[in-house]
Amino acid sequence: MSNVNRKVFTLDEFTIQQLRNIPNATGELSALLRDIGLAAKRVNVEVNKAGLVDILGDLGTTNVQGEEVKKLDVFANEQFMGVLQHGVSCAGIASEEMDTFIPFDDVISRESKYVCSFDPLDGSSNIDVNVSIGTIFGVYWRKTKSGQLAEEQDFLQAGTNLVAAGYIIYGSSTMLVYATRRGVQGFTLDPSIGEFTLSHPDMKFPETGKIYSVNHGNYYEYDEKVQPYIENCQRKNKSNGGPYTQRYIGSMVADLHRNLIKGGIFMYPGTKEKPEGKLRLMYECNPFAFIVTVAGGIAISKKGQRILDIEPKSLHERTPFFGGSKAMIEELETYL
Ligand code: AHM
Ligand code: MG
Repeated sequence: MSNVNRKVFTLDEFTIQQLRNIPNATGELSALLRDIGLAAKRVNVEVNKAGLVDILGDLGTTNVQGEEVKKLDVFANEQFMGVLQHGVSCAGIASEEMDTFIPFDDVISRESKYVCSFDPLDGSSNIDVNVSIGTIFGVYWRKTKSGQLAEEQDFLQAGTNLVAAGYIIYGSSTMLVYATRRGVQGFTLDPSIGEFTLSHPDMKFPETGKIYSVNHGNYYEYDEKVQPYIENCQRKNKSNGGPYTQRYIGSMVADLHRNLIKGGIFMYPGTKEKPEGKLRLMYECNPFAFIVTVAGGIAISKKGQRILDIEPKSLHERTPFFGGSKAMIEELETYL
């Protein structure tokens, strides 16, 4: 049979098709996901060029063509903010790149029912060594009434209120993965048609796995309860099938994406100096906790508290993060 007749869904087709299954759906979330897909394609083009042009230079410097050079994370932030501001579904955004949230002050945005949190380019220290990086996003229903300007309370919501969350991985291929309560869907960018195409429908975290991902260099700095668990990962252990394999890219999106496909646990524990660790609740941990949970895995903080239950107090707060296959997190919980 020729490929011509094979139905391959693009991101746009898929989100529109999903609307048919939801009575009273307005299509705003679909539109928002399509906007994010568009920005992701633009960022992808620049990420791919990063080795060629002097885009890694400092802000405000000029390249050989005399053009102003923007760092890729600044560029990515502008792209995501731009599409959402000009779209019809988002009342404002909070970004890891910006000190505070931005409400969109125009008639259509004020009427929109969603707000978004973003880490526009996570793992950006990996750009200059050609290692995968990513974008992470979360979508909340605003708390304030539509018609008003978005306020901080719209963003400071527990992850359990997320409507959708996702990531884009700029890797050996570029993928957009998003979760709603209905499931986790993965799309791979087909460069021949410039479209994200459904390649990983209904992704599930394997129940257990053999990969543990953590920055071992910090071992002696980690919380004392985490250290014995890491040692356990390195032991031959009949009950858990260990020793596990250690894999750590240092790019949360890439590490969690691999573990979502292969099964495993990803950890960024607190250290003696930084008990809350490095990762940000709003921009990194909540969206991933949502994705992991919808996929059947678990994401917890230091004392076993579910990440999604944390009530955020400030936009940029941090939390220790442990997420992955259910059986592996449950094993970790016996140590915490
Ligand atoms: P960033 O937001 O400054 O890019 O940092 C976040 C990244 C994560 O992607 C990754 O998991 C972590 O930093 C790695 O940190 P470390 O080098 O301390 O292991
Ligand atoms: Mg980040």
